[in-house]
Amino acid sequence: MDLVEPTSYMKNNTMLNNEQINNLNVFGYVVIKNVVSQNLLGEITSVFNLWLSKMLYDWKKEGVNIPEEFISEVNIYNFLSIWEQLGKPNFRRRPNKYLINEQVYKIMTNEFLIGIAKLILGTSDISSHGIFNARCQFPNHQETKTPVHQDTQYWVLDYGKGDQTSLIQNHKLFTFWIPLDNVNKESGAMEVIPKTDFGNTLFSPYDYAYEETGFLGLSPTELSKHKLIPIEMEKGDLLIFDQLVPHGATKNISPNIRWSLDIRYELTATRPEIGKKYGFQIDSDNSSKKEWLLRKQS
Ligand SMILES: O=C(O)CCC(=O)C(=O)O
Repeated sequence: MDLVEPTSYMKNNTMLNNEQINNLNVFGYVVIKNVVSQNLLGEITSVFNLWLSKMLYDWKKEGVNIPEEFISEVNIYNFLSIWEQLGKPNFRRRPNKYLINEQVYKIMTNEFLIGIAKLILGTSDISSHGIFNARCQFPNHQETKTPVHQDTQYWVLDYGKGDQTSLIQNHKLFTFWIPLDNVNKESGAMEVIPKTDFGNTLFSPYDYAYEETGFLGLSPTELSKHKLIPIEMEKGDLLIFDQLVPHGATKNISPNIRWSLDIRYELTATRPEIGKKYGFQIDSDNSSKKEWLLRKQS
């Protein structure tokens, strides 16, 4: 996959320097230091707090005995203690429709983020992809540690809409990964295999108990052939990688939850089904917003 063509978007850009663009091209990923503003981090944190409150409410409906004040007071700082006090209820990535709301729309259409997305995708005709996650990686908890995978391993799944493989051939997509705090290899940082190591190979998906966990990835045999590079980041940094870069979380052996948001931008013209379902086209007048907000009911 050719990543970045030097288009008119790139010529006058002040968002990424040549070295960053080159890294993205050559290695398939880049870390942009200190660019996620306090304001944006605050908006993301509010989204997480609301999401946690909804999750506790759902657990209560499912029969977990949860005091009302936990639901009204939960936030990213006290959630670990609440989860432990509740006896560590089963935790799985939530369907992203739990995150379809005004606040998330605002984050996904953040001027800075879409400016970079347009730049690296080389066009203004881009869409926000329908897979986006608020992630919570508990300390010493295998179930919330993502195995090393390529996002494309998921894109080619059938999803009841037929084989999507041919659609992704000329497709471009980038994931934007934003941790809410500093991350290092002891606290659930991302680790990646650079493209210089594997070219454009799409590895056959290995089943990490997909039915229960929702996880696919590279097989242990394949992994043993490659060197993973942990990406240490500070709060405010942004990691961008393309859809073929194998990535996963390091073990979190810190005492805290590792929180992160991942969102994706893709070319509208070639987007496969999975992106469309809960995704939306980025338009200048926000005309996609109303219709997108209704999707949480579907
Ligand atoms: O945050 C994680 O643990 C995994 C992130 C990921 O797999 C992604 O953003 O595609």
